[in-house]
Amino acid sequence: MNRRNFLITGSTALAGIFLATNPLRIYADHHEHGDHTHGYELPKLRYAYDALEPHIDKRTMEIHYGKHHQGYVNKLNAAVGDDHALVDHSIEDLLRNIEKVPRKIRQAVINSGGGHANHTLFWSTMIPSGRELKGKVAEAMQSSFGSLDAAKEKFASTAKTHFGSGWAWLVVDEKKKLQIYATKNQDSPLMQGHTPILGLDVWEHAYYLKYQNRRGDYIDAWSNIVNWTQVNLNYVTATKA
Ligand code: MN3
Repeated sequence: MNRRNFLITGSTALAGIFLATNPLRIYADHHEHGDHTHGYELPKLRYAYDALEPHIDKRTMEIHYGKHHQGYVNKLNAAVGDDHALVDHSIEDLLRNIEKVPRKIRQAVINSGGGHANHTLFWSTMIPSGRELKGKVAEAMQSSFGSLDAAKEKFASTAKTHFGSGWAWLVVDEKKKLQIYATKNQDSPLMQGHTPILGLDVWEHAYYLKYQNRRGDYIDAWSNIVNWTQVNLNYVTATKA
């Protein structure tokens, strides 16, 4: 079998094995199902670059969103090319079925596709001045971690103590239970069957311009701009699916 045939055969098989539909809406705003022309796209920001000041500065937002995230989208599109068996699926589907992505481009999808999904969630779970933590996700956090303060503290310490580049996550696992943990690089919880409902980027590019080596200060500041209304919506969606 020559290489071209292998790729076509592999992709056709992939299309049949993938989840038929994407039940979640967390990532749905950046990829139109069945759109054959655009590939993956940078999602629109719901606020201005300077709207998260003073916690996250305008320049960091410009570079982080406009350069870093755009870079992940560009590299993801370059990796999947015009292979409709791949690009017709949401990035969530690709990551949930990562072992079925052709080996040749799998690591590129993990890195750049993960980067795309992770940042898409990140932007959507921040909002100027933050939102109150309440609702179903608050109830679940209380029962899973003892109290809301204990849950927040576990999340913050997970983010602060993660070594090197990566993310801290609040996820809904395969048993619909909450977990808090970190992943390295752009590895997505979706690859282990978990649904991230809140993520915090602890790569230096997320904070270095304003905070330099003070990751802890960045994490404490970020806690003021969490959109818990969106996180609650993500929780409700993930536990229904
Ligand atoms: Mn980043």
